[in-house]
Amino acid sequence: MAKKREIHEYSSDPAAQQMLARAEELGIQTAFTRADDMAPCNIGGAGMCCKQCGMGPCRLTKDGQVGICGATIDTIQARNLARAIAAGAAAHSDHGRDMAFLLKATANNEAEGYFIRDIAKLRIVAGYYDIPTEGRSPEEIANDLADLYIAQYGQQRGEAAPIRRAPKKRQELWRAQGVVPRGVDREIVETLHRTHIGDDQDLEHILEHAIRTALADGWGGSMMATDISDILFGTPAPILGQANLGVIKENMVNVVVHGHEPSLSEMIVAASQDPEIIEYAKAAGAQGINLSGICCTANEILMRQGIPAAGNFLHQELAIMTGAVEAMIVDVQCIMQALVSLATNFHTKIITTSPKVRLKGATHIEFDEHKALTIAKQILKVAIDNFKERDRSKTQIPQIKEDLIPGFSNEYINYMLGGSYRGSFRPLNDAIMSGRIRGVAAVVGCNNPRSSQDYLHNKVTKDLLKQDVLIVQTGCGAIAAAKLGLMLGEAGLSEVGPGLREICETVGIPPVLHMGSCVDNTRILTVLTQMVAEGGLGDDIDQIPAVGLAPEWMSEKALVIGAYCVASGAYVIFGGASPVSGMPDRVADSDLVQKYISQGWEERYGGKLDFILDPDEMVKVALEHIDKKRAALGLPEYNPEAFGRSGDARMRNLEALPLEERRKAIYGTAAD
Ligand code: NFS
Repeated sequence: MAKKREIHEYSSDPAAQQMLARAEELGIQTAFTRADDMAPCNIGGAGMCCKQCGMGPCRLTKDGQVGICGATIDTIQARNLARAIAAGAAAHSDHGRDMAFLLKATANNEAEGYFIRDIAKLRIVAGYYDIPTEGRSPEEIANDLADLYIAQYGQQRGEAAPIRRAPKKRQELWRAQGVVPRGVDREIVETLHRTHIGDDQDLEHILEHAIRTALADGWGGSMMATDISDILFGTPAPILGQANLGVIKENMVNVVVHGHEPSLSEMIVAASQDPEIIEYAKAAGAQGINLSGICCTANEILMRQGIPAAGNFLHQELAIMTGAVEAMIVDVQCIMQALVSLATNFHTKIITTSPKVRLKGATHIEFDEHKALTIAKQILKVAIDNFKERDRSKTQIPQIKEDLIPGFSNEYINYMLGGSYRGSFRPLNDAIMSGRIRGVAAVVGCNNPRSSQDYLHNKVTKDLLKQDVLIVQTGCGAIAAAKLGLMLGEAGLSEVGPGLREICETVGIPPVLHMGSCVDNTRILTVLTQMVAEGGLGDDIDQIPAVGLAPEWMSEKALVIGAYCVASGAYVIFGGASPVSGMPDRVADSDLVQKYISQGWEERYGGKLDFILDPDEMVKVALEHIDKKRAALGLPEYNPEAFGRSGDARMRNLEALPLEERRKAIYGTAAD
């Protein structure tokens, strides 16, 4: 059994630490303590256990050992990794499918409470696929787009349509490598087929299909999910939000939405603003309804509506532990089964809503897009009715929260850099080319209770900021930075490198840009594509001085994101344990898969996937990669000394001068 850790080792977040102390006091187990009690299996963890058939499971631990069917270590590892990537692709893409059906229903006036909010984006997206827009109503266009998107799932031959949105050179590379996905479902099914007993047994061939499957998500299911969410709920733009458990309010009916699909949470937001519901809450003795989010659902409504985030993945149990949550409404993905038994210690109702996800012991109120608003109100009434059950003696809400400015969609980044009429990525490209910004890093992904919550995310983020690396974030990583106050203009800037600081002050942005939920990692693909199109940083994504990091990854969804980013040309660094690490000290050649997804993929796609435990090492290799790409483009070597004398810093220095001297410094003359 692993050693029991101290509370400060569980999480770097003071609000979480308070709740973990509370859990200890009440004798309640959490994911943090369960991680202590559950030693990971080192054979399975290294990807060397095969349980694909009933002859096994075969656990390979010795040199030359093979499974009963003769499967080698590398075949088994490649199969396990491919299956995980397919499961991640299935989760994201199935979410995208539901969004496509919702778009279809909305276009046909069959979805109560939904309407097309962003007609401009609808027209732009329709334009990618040559769907006629002139003289047509938004509903007609949306209907065609929905049909096209729904068809991407079952398409059997040809190329998945969103692929055409990648840089031309990248598309050609994928065609040359034979990895262009045909249809989303087809690639996922084929992964299951290929990895069944007695099928594909060549590690490179298995992993080639894993790339095809990952692309079906990144330039397929996930991208479609983001498009439709923007069309239906609005493309995000900066808005003030808050994050951490302190957003839960003592005198309100607290409703936490947790999961991933904005279809439900957006409707809960709408229902919570309904006068009838507000009255109902007041009649129950509360001041009103207070909504907050956990995980990517939090990101969806935070980005668009400014609804506060109660926290990221490892906050789901802690939110309930405040004793002040009347209902936690869950849909799909990242929902711990532990919630139901944990909630029995308090009055919190766990309400499942998806036809796909039930938790034994939870209340199930099934969501149906055709009657969404009615159902959302019904759910809120259950929460309000539960307010009277709250035991004030058990309530303890950490008074810790931070402000943030989320909402940096690729559309907004384009706009903010140039304004309405000359929106452009030129200033960003120029800043990278001049060296004011050394490069760009996407710090994304989960929390993992095997490491200290948020620590790795925030450590690499802060270290890279000092090195003038602009950070974009999504998912639970974004909430980690938000909780630390890194997503506020001024607050985030004190420890930022001089060049990056100038850019942030000039453009008026935080140094860490929140780009949304995990399906919104496709926004990062879009930004990279637009940077290529803008010119000056090469003609394909793999030439841009950029890296992706998932320091606390744990889900299969993280693996598919890593794989499609690699296939798109990015260097991706995961923290934590590698699922294909092998056991080199005991088994020779157990690192073939590990080597292949790094060197092999880099030869083919220009991107690679590495697993690095030490955060200092992560930052070091990320910077080396950025500098290597800068050199390859012939850009000036990064030099922090060259910048930092313009922007707000200069103005502040000037302000200290007497008026005449200030005039002289600005205008070159003492008086006019
Ligand atoms: Ni992403 Fe979002 Fe968080 Fe990990 Fe889970 S919430 S889809 S999988 S844990 S980042």
